[in-house]
Amino acid sequence: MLQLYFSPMACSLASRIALMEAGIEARYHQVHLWTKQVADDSSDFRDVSPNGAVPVLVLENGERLTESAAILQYIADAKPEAGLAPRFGDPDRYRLQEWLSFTGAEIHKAFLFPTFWYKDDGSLAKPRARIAQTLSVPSAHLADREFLVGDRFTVTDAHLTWALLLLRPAGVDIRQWPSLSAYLERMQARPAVREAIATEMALRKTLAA
Ligand SMILES: N[C@@H](CCC(=O)N[C@@H](CS)C(=O)NCC(=O)O)C(=O)O
Repeated sequence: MLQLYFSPMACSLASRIALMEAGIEARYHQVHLWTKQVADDSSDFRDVSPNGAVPVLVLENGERLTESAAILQYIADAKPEAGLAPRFGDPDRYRLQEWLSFTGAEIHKAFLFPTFWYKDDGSLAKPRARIAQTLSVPSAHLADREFLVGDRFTVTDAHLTWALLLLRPAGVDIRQWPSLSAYLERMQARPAVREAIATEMALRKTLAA
């Protein structure tokens, strides 16, 4: 069985959404990102992931896969009939990779990561100034499309959904981009997405209690 190391509402949420959309059963191990402890047994998460970052997917053969872009495509390819990624050879596969990179680099690492992980000593001014320009790209793309790639939900939608959810606590109101807020509403109406978010929000509350 696949195993996912995650932290509630971190970027690993996209992998949980993908697993649930694919109907793949998995074991989930919660990680405390500040202490780097695995909740199951208080072991050191750095033994699993030298970078100390979720998500990590443990494959059936025990190998570990890191990086959301790789994990999401692995999950999609594990259940091709779910249609969560265009097949290799289809030009849309590159579109999928394009959006996975965009969300991971331009929204997550350039903005969300420093906002949540670094003290604001003035260094966040530049990422803050840039985020509107960044978001205008998916906003324009989604103006007349239901999904990022093709005409169905793919794993890159799971990724962007997570990023959009985190923008509000990061102080960005996505209602400035009506196509993005409509997209997020549509994605959140999907049963698997709703359930994945509800599960992680409940765990987050337990963590805060
Ligand atoms: N490039 C990685 C980034 C992973 C990442 O930054 N994960 C965050 C949570 S959203 C994390 O675990 N941070 C803890 C740390 O960096 O110490 C990916 O896309 O999977």
